Amino acid sequence: MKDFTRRRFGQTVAAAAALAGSSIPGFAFGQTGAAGSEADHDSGRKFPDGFLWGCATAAYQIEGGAKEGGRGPSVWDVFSHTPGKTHNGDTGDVADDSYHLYKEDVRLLKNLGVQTYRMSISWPRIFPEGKGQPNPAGLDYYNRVVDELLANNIAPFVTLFHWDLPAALPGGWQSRSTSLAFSDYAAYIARQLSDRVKHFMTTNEIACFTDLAYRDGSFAPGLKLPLKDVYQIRHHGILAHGLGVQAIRANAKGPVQVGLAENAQVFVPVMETEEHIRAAQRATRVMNAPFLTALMEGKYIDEYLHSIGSDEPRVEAGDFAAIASPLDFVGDNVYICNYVSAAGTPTGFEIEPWPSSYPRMYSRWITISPECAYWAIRNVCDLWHPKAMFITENGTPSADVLTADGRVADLDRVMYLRNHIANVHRAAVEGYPIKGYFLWSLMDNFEWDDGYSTRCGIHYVDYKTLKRYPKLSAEWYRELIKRNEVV
Ligand code: GBH
Repeated sequence: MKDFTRRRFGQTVAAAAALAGSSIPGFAFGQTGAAGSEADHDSGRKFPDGFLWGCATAAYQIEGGAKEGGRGPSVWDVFSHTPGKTHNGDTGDVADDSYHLYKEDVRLLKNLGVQTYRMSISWPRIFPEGKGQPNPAGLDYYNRVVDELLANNIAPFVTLFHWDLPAALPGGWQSRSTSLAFSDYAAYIARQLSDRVKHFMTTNEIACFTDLAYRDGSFAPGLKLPLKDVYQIRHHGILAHGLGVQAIRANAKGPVQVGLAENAQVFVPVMETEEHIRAAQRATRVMNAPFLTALMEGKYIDEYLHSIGSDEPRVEAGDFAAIASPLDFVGDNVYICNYVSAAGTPTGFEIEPWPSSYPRMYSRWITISPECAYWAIRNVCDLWHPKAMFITENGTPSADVLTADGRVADLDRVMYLRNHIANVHRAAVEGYPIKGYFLWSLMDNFEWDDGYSTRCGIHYVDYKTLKRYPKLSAEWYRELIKRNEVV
């Protein structure tokens, strides 16, 4: 299992904080000169009016109720119940029990003052067999959640697929028919919920449910297939997204906004000069070729086709027309980046290796580079000019300790969030169409292969009692939302 002590968190936390602080962009934009009273004082940190603040979660990570209300098993149920696959053998059987406690979760959201909540729907709750007859009890649950959110003035942003693939679908994403089944599921949800839900995301992080699940084997269903198969699986992933977009548009009861939640690899120029900025842009296009680049450009670019050679996936007529369906917004989950330099190589860029001393959060994989939040937006907008963007996830684990008086002073999480949001602010004031931000996560939850060993929430969950406690980061986020500015 994953060994927490291997993680090199902490050793350079002070250095990390200093570094993160020094990379806060200037807040000179929009300043109006001498400050008057506190109320009309322009800190230069204000977000545009109407900027949407939210929290994000995913069904399998929070719901529990795995066998209730007619839900069928997902590949994550099977995987997590297979010995040796998740930390400590943890499963999502109970998780945060949001299946029963959703009203309490909406109260947490209300208390934060968020305008939006990004949640996902469990496909096997709706179609226990993946396709065929829908399960009315499954839909009822989401009707209740959506109604509760709306009653509290919180707009649901719904992700249709956050990795909990119905286990009954033969071959999973190896089979093209899974993309078609996804399209039917998307159509059904659009018909049922679009009277109240106005924002839909098709898929979450295509690389995770394809590469990590079928190439690396670390995510369900845990296979390690040859690359030729993986390329085909990736194609089924982007095809599902595209067919899903079409199905939502064709079946929605009124105007809806459709996008997805990707985790495009982010590239930050080693310094902000023309040549390195261009290199970061090129890297963004080439390194995301199988996923976001394919969606935005409606093709596999030459660099990708060249790299996969004769293992090219089967693409049917019309696939790319679906895959490139126009989107109302591009959502991006942003946690990390790589630094790039301009280079005299054929690609024109070079990805810099991480020095072993580079600071990290309390995580194997989160290196601290808050400017990734700015470049995630800028690179995508400069390359492809989407109508709108959202940061659909951003957050970090922390070694949270609940004190006897019920407090969690998660200073490192606040440091991480403040610096990332400051970089989102930079993109907003520079005029990039960034419309909102979703913090990962509302509360601690089932962190996939890491089970419950990793806490990413701004509410602490006591997994024995299922009680939720706001951490310092929740208080901080609430204040930020109230003022619509970095605090
Ligand atoms: C997001 O993925 C997910 O959308 C969300 O469900 C999740 O809870 C959140 O991150 C926090 O982790 O084992 O060291 O090789 C982010 C992409 C892909 C990052 C898998 C961690 C494993 C790193 N994740 N990756 S490692």
